Amino acid sequence: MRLQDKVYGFFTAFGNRIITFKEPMPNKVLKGYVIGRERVPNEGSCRVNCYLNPDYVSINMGPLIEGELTCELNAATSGNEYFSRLEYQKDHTYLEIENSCNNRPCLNGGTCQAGFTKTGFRCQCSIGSFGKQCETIAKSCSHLKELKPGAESGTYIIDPDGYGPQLPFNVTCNMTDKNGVGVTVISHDSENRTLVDGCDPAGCYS
Ligand SMILES: [Ca+2]
Repeated sequence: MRLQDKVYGFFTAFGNRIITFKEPMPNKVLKGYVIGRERVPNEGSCRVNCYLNPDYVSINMGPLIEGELTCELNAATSGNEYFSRLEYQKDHTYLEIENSCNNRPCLNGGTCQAGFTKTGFRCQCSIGSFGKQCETIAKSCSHLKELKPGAESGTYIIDPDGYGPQLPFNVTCNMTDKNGVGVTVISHDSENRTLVDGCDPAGCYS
């Protein structure tokens, strides 16, 4: 599979987001997922606010009072045909976008954002995981340095046996040692730090 460095970082530009709103649902709101709240002059402004933040996927709108309405921005959508989280609230309106994150495509703790790329989502991968769906985890710090040459020293998740049964775990990588090749400092289950270097290919210190 192809590795994409670009999923590694965070983006601040929203221009490439494409979202599609479904039909508004009167007298409904989604509770418990509000991560933003604004007073806006109309429904259109609330939709724009939803578009501008890649973590917003639905909105609750209050009634228009004296030229303003409350626009609540949610980090989730209502569920599916079998399950709905919506609650009745008179004079409010619920509106959600087509949410390609509903089936949780991002692996290894990655965060899904709806409205990006041809697939309708993109993943913000946890540090140390890579790929369109964060499906790849480096096998060692040196492997990570190969995948991400600019990686700095810090805590990363690695999976020495790849798809083997051992679960990924966090390690401290010292990226400045060994001419920047990447040195794995194992910091779990051990009081003293253990330096493991030259550990490539995978599994050499299991
Ligand atoms: Ca594994």
